Amino acid sequence: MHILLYVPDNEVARNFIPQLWPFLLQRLTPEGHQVTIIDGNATHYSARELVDFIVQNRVDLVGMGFMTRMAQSAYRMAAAIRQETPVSIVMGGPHVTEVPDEPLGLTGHPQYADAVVVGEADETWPQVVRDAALHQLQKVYQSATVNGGIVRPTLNNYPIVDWEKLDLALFNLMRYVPPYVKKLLRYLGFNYDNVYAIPVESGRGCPYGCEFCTVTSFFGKQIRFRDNQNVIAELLRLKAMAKQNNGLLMVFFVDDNFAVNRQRLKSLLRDMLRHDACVPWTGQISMNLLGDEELLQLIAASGGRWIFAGLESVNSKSLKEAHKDFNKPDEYKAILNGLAKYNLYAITSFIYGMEADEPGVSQKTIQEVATWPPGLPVFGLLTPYPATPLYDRLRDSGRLTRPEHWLDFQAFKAAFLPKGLSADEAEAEIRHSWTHCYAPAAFRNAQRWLLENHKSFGYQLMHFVARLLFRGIYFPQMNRWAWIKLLAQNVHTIGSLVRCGWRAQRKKKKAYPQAASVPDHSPCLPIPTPLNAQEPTEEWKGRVRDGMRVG
Ligand code: B12
Ligand code: SF4
Repeated sequence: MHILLYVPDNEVARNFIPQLWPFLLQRLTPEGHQVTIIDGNATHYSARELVDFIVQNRVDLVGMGFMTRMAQSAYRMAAAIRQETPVSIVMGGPHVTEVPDEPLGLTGHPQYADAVVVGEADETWPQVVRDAALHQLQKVYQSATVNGGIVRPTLNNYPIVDWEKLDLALFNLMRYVPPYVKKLLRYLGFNYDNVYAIPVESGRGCPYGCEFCTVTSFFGKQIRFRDNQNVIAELLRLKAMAKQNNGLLMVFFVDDNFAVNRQRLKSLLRDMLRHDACVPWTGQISMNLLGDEELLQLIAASGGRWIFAGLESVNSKSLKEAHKDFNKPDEYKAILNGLAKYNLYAITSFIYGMEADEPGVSQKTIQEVATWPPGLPVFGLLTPYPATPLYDRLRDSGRLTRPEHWLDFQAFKAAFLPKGLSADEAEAEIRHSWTHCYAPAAFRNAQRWLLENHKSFGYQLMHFVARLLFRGIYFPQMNRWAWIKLLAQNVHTIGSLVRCGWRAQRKKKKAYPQAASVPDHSPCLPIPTPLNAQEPTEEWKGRVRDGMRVG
């Protein structure tokens, strides 16, 4: 069979790194079948183009997987495929797991899927393929249960994605960079042709059960990890490939809560150091786990750059209502300062419309944010995802205004009646925060902080580029004119960067007069001895501070 695995558009931005699941399912597909992957966020396809692709390439089976916000887009594509071809469609992923009857047409809407896979598909997918090949697809596939409990994949013998055989161009962020910006980057000493952002998972599950989150019910409370060796092998392969293509590799560890077992994460990071498998990486870690100095040292030394942390609110009452009161707003500043000490910065995620939020929540939040080291704040509205405790509570109290909001997807629009402010007010609070935190003054303030704190040019550039990209989540920058306008607005910060970059280049040339660029030393730093020392030595601190560089 020819199988097409398709990720629908996320309706936000095209400059996204492709999702991991199709690459994993490709590896899990039994021999003898051809698999093609199309991620609509990396390569946009209209419904017409997708149908034409399916017909021209004689696709026999389409697999689609998506989050709730992509459901409408997925169903639109599926409707077109069903109308014009006899090809079977299998759907899976978080949204389908939450409402499996919906794509099967059992909830009063048209049918979009011939079969659905509920939950993790690592063990069910081969069966789906075998059944499809025999034209014997069942309607629902799900993991086995024992005593009423789901038997989840162990992640032992995790199948490493065949990265060598894939077209890495899909993961190359440089393809979005216009030639004149590439030239400027080269002038400033950024000597890579490609920048690959690759998703890697090292474990699944989170026991915390925050009220709005789907993870605990999807992946379970039981945390499962891949072996360190298995992860290291993948990192080493990726590193070698990136080097071959003169590429900078950036790994996004997609684990829900990368440090949920701190001892295990420390052991993985130590092994990365030991085996020269350090790469610049980003991961998601909850705030309560980031006060551990030894962990921060290891994160920094192994290449950690940005940590995505769900702060959600600066209001303890809201956090309590959301069952996330392990987050302590009083501690945020100290934790973020602790990160910055090791040149680690946070993508701080906030949710507005929470139970104790009132008009002015944006002002209160951004005032706090302004006292922290620069990061990348992101703001969203509380969203009742189906099958979460939040959804059930709001539905039971008659507060859902759009109970099937995903079928009428509107970004940053409330789907429920918030308690302390109106839906319109909540949306305005979101706009206020995005506008303020990504205004030219915010770019200038971040640059000023980095200069005052003697952060190298690499960090300055990293912050600037990341801030530009994150701004696009709320203010889509989809054409050349939008980019020119944005760069012009930030000419002050760009001027400061060019001056620092030029100085850094001169310094480098003085230090290495024969070489065009600095020798490509690994971002790995030796493990401090003894690793468990209470206080890092001065030499170690210095190495962490000076040794980390971008590019
Ligand atoms: C990484 C990640 C992101 C990345 C995505 C980039 C990338 N390239 O991966 C980023 C940070 C950008 C992101 C953003 C968002 N995310 Co996110 N994200 C994740 C995360 C942590 C990991 C996804 C992952 O790769 N998992 C590992 C793979 C292997 O698991 P999987 O995708 O679930 O696939 C398995 C099964 O689902 C199944 N499967 C999946 N698809 C298919 C298809 C078929 C045909 C079959 C048979 C099986 C199948 O098989 C796989 C193997 O078992 C998940 C949580 C989680 N742990 O899954 C949240 C998660 C998917 N995100 C979520 C949300 C809400 C968001 C945001 C909307 C948050 C926000 N408010 O802005 C944004 C929106 C993004 C967008 N615009 O599209 C929710 C989705 C809930 C829902 N019902 O929709 C999740 C589940 C987390 C949560 N808190 O509940 N996210
Ligand atoms: S800590 Fe994060 S992943 Fe875990 S339940 Fe809460 S929001 Fe979800």
